[in-house]
Amino acid sequence: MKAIEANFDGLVGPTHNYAGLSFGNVASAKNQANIANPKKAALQGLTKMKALADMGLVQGVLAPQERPDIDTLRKLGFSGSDANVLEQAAKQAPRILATCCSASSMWTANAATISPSGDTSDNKIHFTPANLSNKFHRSIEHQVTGNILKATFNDPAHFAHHPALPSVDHFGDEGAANHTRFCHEYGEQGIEFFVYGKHAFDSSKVAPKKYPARHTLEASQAVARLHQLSDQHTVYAQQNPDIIDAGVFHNDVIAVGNANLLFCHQQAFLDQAAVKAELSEKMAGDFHIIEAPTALVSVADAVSSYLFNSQLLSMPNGKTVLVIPQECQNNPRVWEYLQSLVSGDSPIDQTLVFDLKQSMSNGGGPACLRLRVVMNDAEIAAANQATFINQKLYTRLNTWVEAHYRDRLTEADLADPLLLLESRAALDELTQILELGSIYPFQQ
Ligand code: SUG
Repeated sequence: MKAIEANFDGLVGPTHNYAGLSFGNVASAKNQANIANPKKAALQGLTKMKALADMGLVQGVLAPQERPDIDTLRKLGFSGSDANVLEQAAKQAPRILATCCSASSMWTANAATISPSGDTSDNKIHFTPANLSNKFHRSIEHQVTGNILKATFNDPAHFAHHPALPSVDHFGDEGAANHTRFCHEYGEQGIEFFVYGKHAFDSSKVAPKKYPARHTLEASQAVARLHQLSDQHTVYAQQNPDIIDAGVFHNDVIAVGNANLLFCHQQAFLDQAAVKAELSEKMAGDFHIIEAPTALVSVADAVSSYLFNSQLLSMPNGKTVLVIPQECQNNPRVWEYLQSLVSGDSPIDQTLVFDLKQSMSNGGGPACLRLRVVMNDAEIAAANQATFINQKLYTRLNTWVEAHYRDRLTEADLADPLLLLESRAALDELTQILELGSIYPFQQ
C-alpha cells in the first residue's frame, strides 16, 4: 500500500528557558542562564512546519507538556496552593524547580519510537513513549506524551500504544532520536535500525567514560519485541563511545537516514564497517551510504553545526532535500562540504536552511524537533485531523502564540505564579484548537 513519511513537530511550550539541565549536551551547558524567548522559539518552529507543509509534505503538530509541573513538585513534598508550591520550590530547591519547568518536550524525536504498519506483525502502527530516564527533567514527560500520542493517533484499529519501558537506567530509552527506518517503499516492509549507547547487563562491553550513554541495547530490544518486529528486518548498532564523550548525546546528532539512504559521520558507530555491511545486506538492493570523513568534517564541527541533525526528506517531486539549521551555513568547513555534496552526482539534491536558534541553543536541531510517522492513506484519515498543519491551523497557532507567550524568560521567572496561570490558559485553549480532549493533569 502507498504510504508517506509524515513529520509531527513539537510545539515549543510557554516556559522555554535555558537551565543547563542536560549533562553531556554541549549546547545546553554552554547556554545555561541565557535569556530565552519562548515566543520566538515557538514561531521559529511553526515557520519550519508551515514551510514543509507548503512543499507538499504531511506535517503535524504535537502539543507541549504542562509546565511548571506542579504534580511532580507535590510528589517531591512541596505543598499548599499552587503558588505556595512554586514559592517553596524556588526557595528550597531552585534547580529542582527548573527541572519541572523545562519545555524539553519540544524535541519530539525523543517522544517515542514508532514502527510503521509495514514492519509490524499485526499491521498496526506501534508507539512506545520514551522513558528518557537519564535526565530527570525529561523522565517526567512520558505519561503526558502517551496521552498526547493517543489523542493524536486515536483509532485502535490502526494505532497500538504501549506504555514507556520501566524508568530505570537499564532500560534507558531516548526514542526515535536513536531509531531510523530504512525502506525501498514507505508502505512496504522496511529495516528498523536501533542505535544504543551501552549494554545494561554486560559490563565487559565498552561504554563512554565522560558523559552518560542515555540509551541501552536492552531498551531497544524491548521496543522491538513490543512492536512485533522480525529479527531479519532489524539492525542494532552501538554508538561510538568516544563520540558520546565528545558531545554526541543522541545518534541523530551524528547520523540521519531515510528511505534507502544513510547519511552519517565516519566515526558514528562502533565497528562501523560491520554496521554498514549488515544494513546493506538486510536492505537487499539499492542502498546508499554517504559517510562524511573526519578530514573534512570533524566531530566537533558536526556537534557545533548539527549537520547530521538534519531532516532527510523525500519530496513529492522525487527530489531528496536536507533540512539543516543555520549553524551549518555559519561553519565554513561544514558549508563547503555541503556545497560539494549537493553539487555532484549525489542522492541529496538540495539543502534547505532554517533559523532555529532558540531550540539549537539547548541542543535541539531540525531533526530533534520532529517525530516521524510513516502512514498510508487509511492511517492518515484515521489520525486526528485537527493536528495537521495547513494555512488555517498555522494562522491560528501563530495568533495563539502571540497572545499567550512571553518574549523573555529567565530561570528567576519560573517561580512567577502568573507564568503557571498563563501556561495553563494557553494549553487549555490549545487542547481545544487541536481537539485533544483532557490530556493534562490540570484538566483532570
Ligand atoms: O535531551 N535538551 C535536550 C535536547 C534534545 C535533542 N534531541 C535530539 N537530539 N533528538 C536534551 O538534552 C536542555 C534543557 C536545558 O538545559 O534547559 C535539553 O533538555
